[in-house]
This record gives sequence, C-alpha cells and structure tokens, in this order.
Amino acid sequence: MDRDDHARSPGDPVGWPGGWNVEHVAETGSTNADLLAAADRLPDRSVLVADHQTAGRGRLDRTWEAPPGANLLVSILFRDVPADPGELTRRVGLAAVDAVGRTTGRGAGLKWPNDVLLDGRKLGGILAQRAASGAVVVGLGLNVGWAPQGAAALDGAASPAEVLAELLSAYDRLPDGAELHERYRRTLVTIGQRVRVELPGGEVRGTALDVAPDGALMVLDECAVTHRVDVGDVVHLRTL
Ligand code: BT5
Repeated sequence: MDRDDHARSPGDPVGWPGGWNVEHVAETGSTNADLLAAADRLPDRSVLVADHQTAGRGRLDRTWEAPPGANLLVSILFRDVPADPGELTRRVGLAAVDAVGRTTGRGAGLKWPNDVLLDGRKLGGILAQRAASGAVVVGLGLNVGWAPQGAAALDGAASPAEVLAELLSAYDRLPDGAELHERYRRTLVTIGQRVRVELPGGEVRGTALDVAPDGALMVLDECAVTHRVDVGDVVHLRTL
C-alpha cells in the first residue's frame, strides 16, 4: 500500500482538512486491521479510508457490511492517547453527528456506547481497538448511500468523502473536559430511555439515567438499584 500524506484520490471531490494524514484505497480487508498492523510506523492522526472492505469488522467479531463505493469506511490512528482512551471514541462519534448535520441538515444522535442513530435506526457504528504499543485505532462505518434492512442511510444526500472531510474538521472543533462531556450527554439519545443492556455475563433492564465522565452508562433497574455499565450492548426498549 503506497502512502502519500494528505493524499487525495482523483475521484475525491473535496480536499482534506489540515492536520490529518489521509490515505484513500479502493479496497482492503479492514481499515482498522490495516492501521493496527502499521500503528508503529504511521504518524499520529493517520486516516485510512476505503471504498470497499472485504472483511469489515464490527465489535465482538461481528461483521460490518457495505457494498463497494456506497458508504464511508474509515479508521483513524491515534498515537497520542489521552488518559481515558474512550474519549477518542466519543469524540469520533460526536464529530460524525456534527458532520451528518453539516452535510445533510439531518439531526443524528449517538446510542451508547458507539452507534450513530438517525430516526432511531443505526446509521453508523464505531469500533475502537488498541495496538500492542498502546496506540488506538477508531474505525467508523457510516451508511451514506446504502443500509441493510432496518438500518438508516443518508440516501445520497452527501458523498462519503464530503462526510469524512466534515468529520475531520468537526473533530478539531470539539471542546475539551467538562464541555466535551456535556456535548456527549446531550447527543446520547440513550439517556432517559428504557433499555436492556446485554452484558458479558447477563443483562440489566431499566432506565438509562446518565453517562459518567469516563463513558460508563448508569442504569436504574426495576428494583431501584443503579448499575454502572462499562461494556455492553444496549437495546432501546419501546415504552408502551
Ligand atoms: C459496530 O459494531 O457497529 C462497529 C462497526 C465499525 C465498522 C468500521 S468500518 C471501518 C472500520 N474497519 C472495520 O473493519 N470496522 C470499522 P457492532 O456494534 O458490533 O455492530 C455490528 C452489527 O451491525 C452487525 O452484526 C450487523 O447486525 C449490523 N450491521 C452490519 N453492517 C451494518 C451497516 N452497514 N449498517 C447498520 N448495521 C450494520
């Protein structure tokens, strides 16, 4: 794979914002896997975007689907990792929501921990992985032109490259500290919802009360016990 910092493929309709080392490839297995494999030699804020993935990954070994050229498939390598690495994932999610708003005028939100939602359906997913060196790769799949049954897409309102350019700019406009946390809380549509949280060893049902500054979800169960959830899958339950 050839690298060319700040490269643009001939087909890209937009330039990339400064401060990011963007590489575009037509096809690869998984952009996350590529950046993890090269984490020690690529600079901080390397971005790999692919038109197609033949082995796109979700969390927990699930797969991520997208037909060639239809959607945004991108990973970002962070070598400069904050004390709470989850902050990088939350930032990418917030930047994705901002980018959707700026390119399409549509109001997306986040579902805990890492999904991008549009009208209650999954528009995108984020997979964060840690390299042996401690670097973190955050990958985002966002349905721009295609979505599987039951999921949402932007339906061609913007191109994947336009959304990515906005996302990278949006990332650098995000606030820090308490203000960042407030933005995340406001964008997290899970808060206030009835949820079922699928945990590695069971499940919790209740109401999502809040999210802690470190990203943990606070859930009040039916016995009035508050649970702190660090890892899990959330299903938003319909209130009758
Ligand atoms: C995620 O996993 O949502 C994280 C997806 C991350 C994908 C990006 S693409 C660029 C980078 N390179 C990679 O190899 N991965 C990252 P999870 O929460 O586990 O959701 C996966 C589940 O979502 C699957 O089991 C399907 O049910 C569903 N799914 C698959 N493709 C989808 C799509 N395009 N839109 C909505 N849902 C999808």
